[in-house]
Amino acid sequence: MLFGASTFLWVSPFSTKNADLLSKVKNIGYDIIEIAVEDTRIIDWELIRAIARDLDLKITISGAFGPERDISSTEPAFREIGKQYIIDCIRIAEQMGSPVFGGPLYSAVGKTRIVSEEQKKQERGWCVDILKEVSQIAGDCGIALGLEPLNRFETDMVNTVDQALSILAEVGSPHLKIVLDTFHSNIEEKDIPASIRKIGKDLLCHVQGNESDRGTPGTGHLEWPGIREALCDIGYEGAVVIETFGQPSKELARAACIWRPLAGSADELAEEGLAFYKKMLVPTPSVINA
Ligand code: LER
Repeated sequence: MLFGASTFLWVSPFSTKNADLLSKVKNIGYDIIEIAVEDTRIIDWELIRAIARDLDLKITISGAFGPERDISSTEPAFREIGKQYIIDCIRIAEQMGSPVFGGPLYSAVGKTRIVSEEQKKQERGWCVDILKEVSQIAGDCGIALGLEPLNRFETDMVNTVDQALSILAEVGSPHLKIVLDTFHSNIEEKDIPASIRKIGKDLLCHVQGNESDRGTPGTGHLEWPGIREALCDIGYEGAVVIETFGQPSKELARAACIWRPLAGSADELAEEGLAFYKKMLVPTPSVINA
């Protein structure tokens, strides 16, 4: 299991001028920096790749789906923007050596409405059709596309693992998998370990191990021992990444609703969060031999 920290802890949007974050994340002791792609144009990807290579730091790529990046939108232009954004990020993931590109692929973050069943069906249809297209592109690039359920206050489309699995079944691509963000799971899943087991090793491509309040992991009330046991039981070998927000995000601010600092500092959250991950999530010999 590899541990990572999202650029969202420190900055929004991440750009080339924030390249010093790579050495910071490496020096704290992480295996991975997760780059949240808000604006692909402000990042010199070859430079970032070279810095990461020199640091022996892995990169994962996560999405930021603002209002116009919406493959289920009633606006055809937004569906096209959303599709192209996903394709661009798949290619960035391939270039950066990221095994996954993940996020709430299916809709704009913050889109929560009461709409008719007929409109819901139409929006889901647009979403599934585009996910079929982009999942094949992800497969061609050797990337797993990770669909991330969000809590009900951030999306009206995919809140639960069951709903995510339903989308995966309808899309029918081996390249479309699930990203589990435990902050959202804490709101929407009745039993997070059971949900992890339900997803299973083949479909769980990435974990964002976030605390119940999105603060420092280990300081809230998430059922971390159960999460560890479930990840061990399914033989999860992917990454666990802290994704929280030290700065209001242009793309996601309204949805993420971060109105107060969640730790003394982003560095403190990253340092203490990693210490907790290493204590809690690294299987101890007793667990391994159990
Ligand atoms: C995106 O990964 C996410 O977790 C959302 O909560 C952002 O608003």
